Amino acid sequence: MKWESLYSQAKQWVNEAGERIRQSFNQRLSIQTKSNANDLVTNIDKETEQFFIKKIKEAYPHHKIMGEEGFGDKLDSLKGIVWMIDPIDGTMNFIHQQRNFAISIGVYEDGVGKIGLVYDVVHDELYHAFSGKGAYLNETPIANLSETAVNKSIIALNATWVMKNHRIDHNLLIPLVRDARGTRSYGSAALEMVFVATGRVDAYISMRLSPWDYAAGAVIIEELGGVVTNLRGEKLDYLTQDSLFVAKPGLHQTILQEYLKDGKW
Ligand code: 2AM
Ligand code: CA
Ligand code: CA
Ligand code: CA
Repeated sequence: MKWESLYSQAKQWVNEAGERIRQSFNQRLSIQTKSNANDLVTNIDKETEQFFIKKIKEAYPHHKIMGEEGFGDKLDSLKGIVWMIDPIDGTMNFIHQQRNFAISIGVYEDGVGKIGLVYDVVHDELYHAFSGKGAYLNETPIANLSETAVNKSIIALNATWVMKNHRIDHNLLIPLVRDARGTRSYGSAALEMVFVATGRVDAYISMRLSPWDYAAGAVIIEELGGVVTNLRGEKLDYLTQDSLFVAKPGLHQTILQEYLKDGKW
């Protein structure tokens, strides 16, 4: 496996797909709903996923592909090389704002993250990492993450998770929201993860995401010394949905022990 050429090829495809998405801004979108009225998908999400699948199948016919919009393979194992693709992460932002969304692609070998690409299409900012070779924002290396105290940290999370809801006891996150310096909510898991990677926020919490949401971000954060787990502090399996808790080193342990350990996540 020539990882270096796969890495540069994948970056090239992401740039091409981003250019197509930027060109789509002056076309009319076709919008459909998925699991509920606020769970949206557009023709551009679908076309972008199909674009990547065609490229990957041509160049690497033996690789497997997991894609949010369902054009990839149905996987029950992560053996071999698996591409985890979210063609547009932050579709609601894409539709309403034409910004704050990203293309997210993780490439894993036997379940281990090798390459992570998160492309902020509108800002033309590609966050990328090749495991063991550093993480970059475009051509600039990203510095390793350092420790931060809870009262000096900004935590990214969705306001829904602090409201009464059927999935969790919402009261459990209130002390953390109270003690943190601030909270932010951007609406794209992939971007929120690379914001942890670049120190714009210090941690990110989500109650339920899928492997394509965090596969790329996890490679980038771990490359910089950050910690990626579910809310119980366990490793993710990259095959099923899970909660997500990513944070700087030290801060991850502190929040887990002092705020999250009693939750039934
Ligand atoms: P998406 O835009 O690719 O669907 C929004 O807070 C974040 O949660 C986005 O990264 C969004 O990804 C993700 N997400 C995962 N499952 C979702 C769902 N059922 N409805 C809306 N957003 C979802
Ligand atoms: Ca979606
Ligand atoms: Ca997503
Ligand atoms: Ca998506």
